[in-house]
Amino acid sequence: MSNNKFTVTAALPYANGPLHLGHVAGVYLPADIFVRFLRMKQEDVLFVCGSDEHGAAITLRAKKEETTPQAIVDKYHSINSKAFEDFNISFDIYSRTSKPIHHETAQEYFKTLNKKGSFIQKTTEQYFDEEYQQFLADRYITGTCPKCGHEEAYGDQCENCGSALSPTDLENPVSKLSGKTPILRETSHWFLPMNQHEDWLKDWIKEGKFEGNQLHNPKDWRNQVVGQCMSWIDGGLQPRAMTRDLDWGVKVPLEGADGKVLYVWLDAPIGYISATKEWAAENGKTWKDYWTGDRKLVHFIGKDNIVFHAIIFPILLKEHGGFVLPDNVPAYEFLNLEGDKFSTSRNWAVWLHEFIADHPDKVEELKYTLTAIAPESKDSEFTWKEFQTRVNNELADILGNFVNRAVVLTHKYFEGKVPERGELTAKDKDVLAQLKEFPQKIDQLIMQYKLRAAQAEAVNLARLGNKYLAETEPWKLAKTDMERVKTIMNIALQITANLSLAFKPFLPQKSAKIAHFLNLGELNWDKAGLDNLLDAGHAINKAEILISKVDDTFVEKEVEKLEASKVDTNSNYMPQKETINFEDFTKLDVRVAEILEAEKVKGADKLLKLTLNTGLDKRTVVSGIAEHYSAEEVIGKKVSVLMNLAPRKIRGVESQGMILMAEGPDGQLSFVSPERDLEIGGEVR
Ligand code: B3M
Ligand code: ZN
Repeated sequence: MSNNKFTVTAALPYANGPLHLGHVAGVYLPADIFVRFLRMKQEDVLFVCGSDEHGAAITLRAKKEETTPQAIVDKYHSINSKAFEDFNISFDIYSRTSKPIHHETAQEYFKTLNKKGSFIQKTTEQYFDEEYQQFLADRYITGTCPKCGHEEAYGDQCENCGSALSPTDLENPVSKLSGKTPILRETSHWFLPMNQHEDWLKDWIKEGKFEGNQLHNPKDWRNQVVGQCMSWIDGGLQPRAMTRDLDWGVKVPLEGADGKVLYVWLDAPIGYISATKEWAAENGKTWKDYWTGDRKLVHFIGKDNIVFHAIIFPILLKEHGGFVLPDNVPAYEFLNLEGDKFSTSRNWAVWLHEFIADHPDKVEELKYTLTAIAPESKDSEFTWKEFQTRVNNELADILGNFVNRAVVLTHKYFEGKVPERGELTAKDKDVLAQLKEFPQKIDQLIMQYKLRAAQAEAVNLARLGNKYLAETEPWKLAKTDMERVKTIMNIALQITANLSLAFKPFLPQKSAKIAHFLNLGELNWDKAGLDNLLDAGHAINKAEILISKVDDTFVEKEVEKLEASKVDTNSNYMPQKETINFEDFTKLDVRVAEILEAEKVKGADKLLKLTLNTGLDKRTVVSGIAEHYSAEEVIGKKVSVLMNLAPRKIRGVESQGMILMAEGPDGQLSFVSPERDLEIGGEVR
């Protein structure tokens, strides 16, 4: 065990949708492999993650699903935390940024920096949506990226080229709320003067130096990370607003800051710290130990998060003082799917929770494939054919086949007991020498975040075993020279025991299964490479199936499913939503009601305020139908109203329910009303 201490973070997934394989391959699985390996080396390591629950990604989803941000984050925090658990991602804590401990931590952090003068408060012109009466930042506004011409760049970042942007940088800006061109209006915010940090950032990123100390070796960082950071710094860092005019998020903890929240990329990385605090409190530890001193901080992220983890958060850490800076930021490129980008909006994705539900017995076959094709230095591609090839031709035919032969032959010739090893031949010595070398190769590759190559080395160990058996042919020798067979099978079993170790970071469940076949206890990395892990006479268990192969039908069905669920964004029809059960439907209380009064909502083109007689009561409902119906023409209409929808304040009016409307593919709107003249209060079921 070295005296290295690590805090490993994985990017907090937005709780605005489920996780797909691209997220897993490019952040969570590699982080888990790295942490598992450190634990095998008995290093001091903490692994933190959690749901990122603020920002426009959440509120826009809530608007789209006509619900509240809290309902969105509750739904997807639960789906994603369960998916991580079922996929055996071994976080020490998976928290969430809507927790009070995070709000308190982020507010404390902001006040500390504000007191130190880290921010500059200034009034600037920001884009404003007149119809929605809302300032537009981040994902509330899109436009053409000035750097690469991508037409769907966000107000804070271009996901295409990764550039950090401000809304006023965008060409042809459009509001994601009204779809209209926004106006400029003054507002004041607290800016982080990133331009003042260029010099020290350059030294730190390029040389690994900070305040005269050599903190890390920049050669250990991925080229694309250093390259992207240096191009931003050389392009001139701009002051960046660290607060927003929004009501969902961590409130700015200052007088006169009503209606303002922390920018989500200020609050989210602090989520790593608040999760550490939460974990430390639950485990009787001192949270600062994990963010100070000789701790190595490692951020696993996707490449679109580089500027936030290698430039903005380090500035915030430095400004706070006392905290370590990241020792490495292994950023992954993007994984594509069957010839196209993963896309939530087009439903072009393999959702992690769905894969696990459909194929609970193939979780580690998927882990193996995603690591084998991980986008470490360039974008890569997942196809179901590739999945089948990797599982069948590598996992099953190389690893599964060797382990099975070693165990089966030991039962066949030696009643399941490890035979004595006799005189070694030159071939035996060569194999044992190669066995001895593999731990150092895998260790070096993993500590350089080259996990694809590291896993391939583990497969090479299985290849070594297969080659050894193929060349010594114990099944032939058994007729004439059983003493020789004893030596061969003893060596084959030692290799098998080492395979349990070699695959433990990548496929922990398969590793445990191999150990079970050998009736072997828990081993750590210090035992890797040894050729005496199993004593002669040690009784082993029977082998079972280690890898279940993937047949052509599996591939065909998955490709069909993908094609069938794909939303053609040019098509008129929205995809069917997630399947619900009858109990879910019975929770909806829909009644026939009559519209008694109607009036336009001030300052909102789309909204009518309606007074309904529901039979049960008279109530107010705000409905987005003003562009399709005048107030006059709806009075007296019988409509269907969802009664038990949680009341919501819409433009200052409390809406108690929702009128059911049908919207045609051409955007035409109609009430969903009973075709017979039913009594008021009639139940829809
Ligand atoms: N929620 C992930 C994303 O940009 C973002 C990561 C936060 S890590 C502090 O999709
Ligand atoms: Zn761009």
